[in-house]
Amino acid sequence: MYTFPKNFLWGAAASAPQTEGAANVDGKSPSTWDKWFEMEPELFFDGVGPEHTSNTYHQYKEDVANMKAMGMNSFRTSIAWTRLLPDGQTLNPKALRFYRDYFQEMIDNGVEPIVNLFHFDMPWWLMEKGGWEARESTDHFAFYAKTAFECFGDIVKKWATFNEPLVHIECGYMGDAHWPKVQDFKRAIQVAYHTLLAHAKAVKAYRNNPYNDGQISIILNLSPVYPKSQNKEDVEAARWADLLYIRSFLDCAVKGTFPAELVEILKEAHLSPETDISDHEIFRENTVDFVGCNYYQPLRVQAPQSPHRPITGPRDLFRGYDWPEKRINPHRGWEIYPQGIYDIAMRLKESYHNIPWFISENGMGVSEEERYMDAHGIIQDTYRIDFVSDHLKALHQAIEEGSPCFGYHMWTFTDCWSWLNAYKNRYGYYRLDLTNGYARTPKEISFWMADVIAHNGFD
Ligand code: BGP
Repeated sequence: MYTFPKNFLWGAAASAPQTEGAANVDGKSPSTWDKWFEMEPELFFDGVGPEHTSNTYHQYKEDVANMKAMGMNSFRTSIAWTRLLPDGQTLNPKALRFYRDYFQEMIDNGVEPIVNLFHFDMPWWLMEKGGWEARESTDHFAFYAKTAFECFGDIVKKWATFNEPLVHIECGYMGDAHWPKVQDFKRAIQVAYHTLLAHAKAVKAYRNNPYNDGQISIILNLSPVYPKSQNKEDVEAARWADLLYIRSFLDCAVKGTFPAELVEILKEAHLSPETDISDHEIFRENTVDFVGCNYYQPLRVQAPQSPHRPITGPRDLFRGYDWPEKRINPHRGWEIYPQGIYDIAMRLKESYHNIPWFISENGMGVSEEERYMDAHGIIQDTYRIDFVSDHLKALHQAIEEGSPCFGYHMWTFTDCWSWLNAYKNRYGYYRLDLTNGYARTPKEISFWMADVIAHNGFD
């Protein structure tokens, strides 16, 4: 029997831009996703954009009732900055009403809301000023955070500042899966720095707000890094990947510092971000109370083709490695490696002074899931049950060995919109029917998980 700690948080995760819909109504201003879809709809799978997504703005009561039916005791979503403060300054009363009702509905049904502030959804008005490249964005974010704490801090006691900051940095400034799809490592470093500064300023705003009796966190995608071999060069490559993708964020959020070697190598290459002398103190004094860890897959790396100093980008430090023995989810192309959850759990225990943490996302995206629908209209997602139970077993082992993990949230509750992939890959406990009034139908995993929750574990 795999029994989990008392009061373990069982739930699911989602985000405002991927679920709410109602993107252009009730005073909300456009985000980069709304604008990007307007400009290049053909880039989005099946031409489905963010205007309606899963219609949660209108159907949240149904979702909360379904959460309650499963016995879930927690759920993470985010606030849309563009809904709460459409111009960055003026509070939108309809947004205030909506989020208060939504969070209260959860609470009334025994579901604790965990509320995140930024899930890749930069307001368009701020993107026009340079987005996270502009230092002023950090103060705009701190103001938004302060507003959110004052509006909802009496009922919301667990907060997160950012979801997976690495993703908007990497996909927007070293790739083309997020706006503004530029490829410039120096700009990416500046965006990363401002994002983390905005995070620290938001933590500071939390400490200073009248409802500061809860806890605040950051949600990071912590993909443990494994070298191709134990050769010195491969191990060194893994160390750099870890410094860049994990320690830069974790050290900053949990310890209030940046790894010295990373600072040094960026300096050597004239890639250091612009900073202010007072920033150090802001980072040092505003660390988090807990960490959310999103874990989908590990990162495997090997020595770079031609190591180069000074560096021009990550490719001079490491390159990806395709492990021939890997198990894979062919729909999303991601490796399935449950052991990774154990490794990251032990790392948080050993290297981050036992900070409380939880799995804030883990899950399996599958395309054309209707193939697995039985005669009663239930998706028989045994592949997802296997995925989740394998990860829970690895997590359980880490908890037994003392890792202070207090919850497990699957991505996601009701199938939601996945950015450029729109509704291609489905992740939910509940299926969403886009052709039938956004009808929600439980999948087999929702019954399996309801049983796990009822027993606080499984055999
Ligand atoms: C995480 C994000 C989520 C979600 C999930 C699944 O990185 O926090 O927003 O989308 O991944 O990934 P995808 O939607 O790309 O399949």
